[in-house]
Amino acid sequence: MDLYGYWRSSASYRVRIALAVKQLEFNYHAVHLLKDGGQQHHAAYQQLNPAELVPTLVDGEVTLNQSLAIIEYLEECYPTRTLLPGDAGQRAKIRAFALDLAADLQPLVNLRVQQFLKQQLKVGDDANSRWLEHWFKASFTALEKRLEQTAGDYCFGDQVTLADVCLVPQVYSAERFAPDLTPYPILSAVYQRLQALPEFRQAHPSAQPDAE
Ligand SMILES: N[C@@H](CCC(=O)N[C@@H](CS)C(=O)NCC(=O)O)C(=O)O
Repeated sequence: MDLYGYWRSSASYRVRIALAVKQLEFNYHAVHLLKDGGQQHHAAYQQLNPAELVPTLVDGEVTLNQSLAIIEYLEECYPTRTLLPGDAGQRAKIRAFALDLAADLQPLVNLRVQQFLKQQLKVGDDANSRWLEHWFKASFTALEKRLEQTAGDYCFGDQVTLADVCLVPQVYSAERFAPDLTPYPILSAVYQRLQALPEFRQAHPSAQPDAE
């Protein structure tokens, strides 16, 4: 299996965690999102992923984009150490939590959105920081309320799930832009516990070969 990603990309980080939880080996190909005008825009990478975003997973004949589709693919091919435990209702709740982060929050704070705000709309650094802070706050406030109902050691009880796989990269990303996590004590405690797990340490941005 081959994973194309970037050390600090939250979507790549999700896939790395899932691969680590499932103990799957892969070749890592770094795609630098800033160097050379952004290597995600280069023709060779565009062939793999016309969306010009990371990650992309290649498994034999299967080339996939979208981190959640990739993780669901891994889940179907390698169901041991499942990230979607429980009955249909529980699994749907876990997916919904994951989508709160991956579909509703991450696109608002993604690099290309910040680049468009700054370069095309001439938004200054202060206003850009307010933008990021606003969306992280809105998302984490809602997630903290959800966690009051669902959390144990991790987001859903005491087993690592897809919700945790999505939570950690987004909190890591928030720490760069809006680092005060005190209003979210459950989220913060779950994040700390997850960060200590070997699978999460292995997938951490700082442990990647392209980390700067
Ligand atoms: N929904 C996609 C999001 C992919 C995405 O936004 N990737 C970011 C890094 S986290 C990216 O490649 N950004 C490059 C850019 O904005 O030009 C997924 O989950 O895979």
